[in-house]
Amino acid sequence: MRLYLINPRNPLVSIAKKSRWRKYRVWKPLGLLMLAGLTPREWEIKIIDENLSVPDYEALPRPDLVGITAFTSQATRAYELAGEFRERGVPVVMGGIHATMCLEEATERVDSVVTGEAESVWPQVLQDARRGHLRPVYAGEHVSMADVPPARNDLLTNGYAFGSIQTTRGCPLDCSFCSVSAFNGKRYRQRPIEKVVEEFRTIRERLVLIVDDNLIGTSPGHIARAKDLFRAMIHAKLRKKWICQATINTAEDDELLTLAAKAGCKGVFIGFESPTEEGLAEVGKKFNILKGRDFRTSVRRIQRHKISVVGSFIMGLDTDERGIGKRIADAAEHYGVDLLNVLFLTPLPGTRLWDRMKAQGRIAADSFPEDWKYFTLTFPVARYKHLSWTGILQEMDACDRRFYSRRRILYRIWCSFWRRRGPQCATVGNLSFRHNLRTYRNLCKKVDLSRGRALDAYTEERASHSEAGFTTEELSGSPFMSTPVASQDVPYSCRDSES
Ligand code: B12
Ligand code: SF4
Repeated sequence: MRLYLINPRNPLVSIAKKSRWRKYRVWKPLGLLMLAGLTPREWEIKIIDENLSVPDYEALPRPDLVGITAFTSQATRAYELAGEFRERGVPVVMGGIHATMCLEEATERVDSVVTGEAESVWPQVLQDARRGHLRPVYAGEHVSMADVPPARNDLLTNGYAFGSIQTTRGCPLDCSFCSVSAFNGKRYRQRPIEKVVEEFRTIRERLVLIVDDNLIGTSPGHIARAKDLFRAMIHAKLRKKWICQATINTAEDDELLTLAAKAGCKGVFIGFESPTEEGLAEVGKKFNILKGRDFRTSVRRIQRHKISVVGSFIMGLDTDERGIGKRIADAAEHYGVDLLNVLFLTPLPGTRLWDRMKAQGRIAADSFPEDWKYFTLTFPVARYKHLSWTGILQEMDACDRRFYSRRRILYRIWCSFWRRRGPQCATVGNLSFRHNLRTYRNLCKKVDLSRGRALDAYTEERASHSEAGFTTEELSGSPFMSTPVASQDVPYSCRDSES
């Protein structure tokens, strides 16, 4: 029996990848590697990552089953692929976050959908596929982390700068824009340390991304476990350099930072989300709201351990007004982060933000599934309260030009050299982030702005009538409320996206 597991490309992201920074932007589809780990050996497995290259599927041997994963931004392509395989009579199973959050949409386009975590149901899916009786839906449950199989790292060995591994699932913080708590649950589940160390040994790459949404967790118990994990990694002499995601409380424990650095931690990605207290309250990021937090001191504490800090912010919150681009760049500079990642506020299905924006009629790119490809967080797909479509693009531009100006990049590289925090990483990171931001900005210019421009005119007109911003009633007369059907009506039609 032959199984293809496919990670679909996003055509818009693929354009951006034709550059020398590409290998730092292509990350392994760990979900598929884990699925492969759950698959009995009698199945011949091929993992296809379309982010590396799109094969000529017709020329490949016909599979007996195709499994497709997808974040929301990959859904458009996922359905296209599913259609092609189904036309050839090959059954298609889809899993991952998008199919889980948009179950009805997915079930109409594939033979079978696995919702949630696959560990509890995948063996059954394979058995049913063998018998030719796939059920339309298999509901996966939150599993014990002891039951997570080792990822089949032997199946994807070339083309990536980073290996990946997962040590925890779930997040109790449940921020309004994020789908992690909805998908993996609010309970923080930790994988047995010996299993993590064992899997680390199977990763060939020297650089590793620990994909956990929060590697250290939020309670003293979580942090104690993180310390034990780092001790075990040091003891096992893994000699990997790794990066991770965590909350700002990482900075509060010096022993934790010492151990992390010794275990190979080189960088931590922290969501600051907003430079204002009102913005933080809006997204509900409880940890950042704690009174008396001094982000600048926290960042310095982490960097003292030669760990770089990537700061992430969201633009387009209801509290964001003109000037937010400069404000974010200045805040990031004040905190002293090594790299800045700014994304447009994007309502992702399954989040509280989605429910709110949908109810208020504020999802602008809403011709689904075609428009899912714009849900990369690098396109403004919603209607923002105080910022018009072109206005928010200008703010992103201002932010990028300020933080990633040549002078500031040179200064940060010099600092990392002076503080012995990896000037090579600072150089590659700054140039890569700058390149990404500029590529996406240019991509936005290639997109047909006509609807956006018309929307601007509409918002301006509305703004002159109402100080309160959008309400459903106000928008109900908008020419953008109805779902467009003709292709020229699609909110942003990307002209050169496939070239
Ligand atoms: C690592 C990561 C990345 C990597 C990508 C790695 C990769 N190729 O998979 C990078 C950095 C490139 C990335 C990019 C983006 N990401 Co990201 N990412 C993650 C992160 C932190 C971990 C993913 C992971 O490896 N999880 C571990 C595996 C084991 O879990 P899993 O993939 O869910 O798989 C399990 C199940 O879903 C299921 N399953 C999955 N696929 C399939 C397929 C089949 C057939 C079956 C049966 C089952 C199944 O089985 C697996 C085992 O239980 C998640 C958060 C999270 N907790 O998942 C966010 C997350 C997936 N990303 C998110 C987002 C928004 C993005 C971006 C759009 C924006 C951004 N800049 O961050 C871009 C997308 C770029 C694009 N190509 O379009 C959102 C997605 C929400 C959504 N509805 O789409 C998440 C959930 C984070 C969040 N805060 O909400 N991301
Ligand atoms: S943004 Fe981070 S802290 Fe907030 S719910 Fe998502 S994973 Fe948790």
